[in-house]
Amino acid sequence: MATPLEKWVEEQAKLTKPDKIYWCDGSEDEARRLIEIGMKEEKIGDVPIFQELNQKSWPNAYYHRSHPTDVARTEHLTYVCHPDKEVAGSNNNWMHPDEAKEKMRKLSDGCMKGRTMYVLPYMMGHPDSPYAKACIQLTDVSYVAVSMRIMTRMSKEIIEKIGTREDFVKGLHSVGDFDPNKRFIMHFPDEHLVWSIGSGYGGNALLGKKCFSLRIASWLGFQEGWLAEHMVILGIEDPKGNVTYVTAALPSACGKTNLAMLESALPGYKVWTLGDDIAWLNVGPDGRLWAINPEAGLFGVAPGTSMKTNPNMLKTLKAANFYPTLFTNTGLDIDTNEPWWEGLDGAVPKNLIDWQGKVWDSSSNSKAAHPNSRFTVSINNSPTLSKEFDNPKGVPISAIILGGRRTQLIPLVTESFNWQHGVYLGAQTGSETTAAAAHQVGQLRRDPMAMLPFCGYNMGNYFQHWLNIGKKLTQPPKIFSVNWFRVDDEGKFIWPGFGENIRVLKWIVDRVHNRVKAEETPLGLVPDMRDLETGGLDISKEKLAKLFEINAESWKQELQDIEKFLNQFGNRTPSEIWQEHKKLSEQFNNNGERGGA
Ligand code: OXD
Ligand code: MN
Repeated sequence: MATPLEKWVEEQAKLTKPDKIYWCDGSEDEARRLIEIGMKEEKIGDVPIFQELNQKSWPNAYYHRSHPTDVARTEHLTYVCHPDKEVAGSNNNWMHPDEAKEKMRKLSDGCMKGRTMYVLPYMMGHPDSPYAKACIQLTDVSYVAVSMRIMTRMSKEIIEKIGTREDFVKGLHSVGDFDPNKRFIMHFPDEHLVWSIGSGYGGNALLGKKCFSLRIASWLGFQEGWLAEHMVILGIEDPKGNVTYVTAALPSACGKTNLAMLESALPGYKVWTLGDDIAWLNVGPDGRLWAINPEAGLFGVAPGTSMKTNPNMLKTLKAANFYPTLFTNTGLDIDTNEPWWEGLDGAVPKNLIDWQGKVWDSSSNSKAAHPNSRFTVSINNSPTLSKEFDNPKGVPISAIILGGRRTQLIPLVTESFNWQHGVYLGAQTGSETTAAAAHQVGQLRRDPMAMLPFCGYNMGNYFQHWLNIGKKLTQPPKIFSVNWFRVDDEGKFIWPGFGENIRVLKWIVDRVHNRVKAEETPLGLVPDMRDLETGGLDISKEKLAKLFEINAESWKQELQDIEKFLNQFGNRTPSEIWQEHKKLSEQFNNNGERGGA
């Protein structure tokens, strides 16, 4: 008798009508076969799905060029389809599940004709972890199948693990005809189902990533008492060899990957990588918060990645491994057959083709690599991989770092007064937008906990959920806000960032272990400058002060904007969040009882 899984695959095949169905086993041989297929058989227009890169300098690396309209997440085409619109909240596009299914059935009818349907069995999280989830994705393009093998733990054992269960996570994906007018990413949270058509781009097509591990998982976490977060996980080793684990939420393309693999500028300190994008956080029996990374790969932004900004990433990309490494929409050096992007070390190659396959004119203003061009690489390649990465229990978290990209207003680092205040700091976070999603770059938008595009339910309830989790923690992590992006009067970044961010991490670790005191400001606790290790940095005292400047007039305006945002969720915004908001507003209106402004 067919299992529920087999039946589901059969039903989807009846609708999408592929020529063939291929059940993947996640093996190395199979990945090679899929790459061969992508090089020889599958194409986007005339362009093969994969092109082999220079195997000497970039071992096991392949190049992929996407459809030119398909280069980033499309938030306006992404829907949460819960029967109750209020559950999705104003932070999500909403469609009734019946209407969404009807629409998707029409678009999907015969969409895999002439193609192969790949059945991908994968696990988000280590298979032995009590927090892991068994999933199946169907897709009709080798690029997605190979990417999923890098990004997740894919193997045929997952099929046995699912056995006769019906509650496995389901993803149905087809690139359709790449028509942006027929592109939708639909989430059905109660069915653990994601249905995506028309795009091959990572966040729209690798359904285990943003779609399941954030949007649907956040909803599961809300119901089951845990958190699915847009966070890196890292271990910070101090000179005595003690490792403190922290998570950090930063919006897309704000340096999470660099932070996760940071090469410390301070002697004796070392960062160990556990994840660069997603953390699932559970309250442990010991009352601490435990984190696992459900993913197994890194899907990072290429431009700006160099030996200076992220040497460990370049080592990761060049490490030979039985997982292939993919480059998507970078430039291509025709003479050497190597990928290239703006910001990579060395001279600009003479003969480049750009991400659209055209000869690149270096005197033009256009970029050779798309600003959101990406690499996809196994986390196992990373020289900084933590030995705890495969620990099914995860790691205990001592600090949560929340940040955004703000050229003004937000101090370099602030510690919250307590959990509730920390949740407020996260809830009001704003960030200037980047190229990771298809919208205007550089606009300020509120992006609470970097989750605005990924919270699969009403954000007001999400804030409440954070507050509730705090009540369950007997040893809660401290919560910090960071901002690496403040600029001076000439518009230049003041803080050097990258490897120098260890200086901020060191202060955070010192605070976690009560090694240093802090100073109170209306926004929270900031370092006594003697405790922030700045030796060897080329920053004047004035500029350093500017990094922590709190301008009451600007804050009065900011508070109005925050209020508008929080009001959007009506009475779902918890009273505790309003309490904190009121306290802060009073500080500025009464000229700062907590001092500092
Ligand atoms: C990502 C993103 O790809 O946040 O991680 O857009
Ligand atoms: Mn991300």
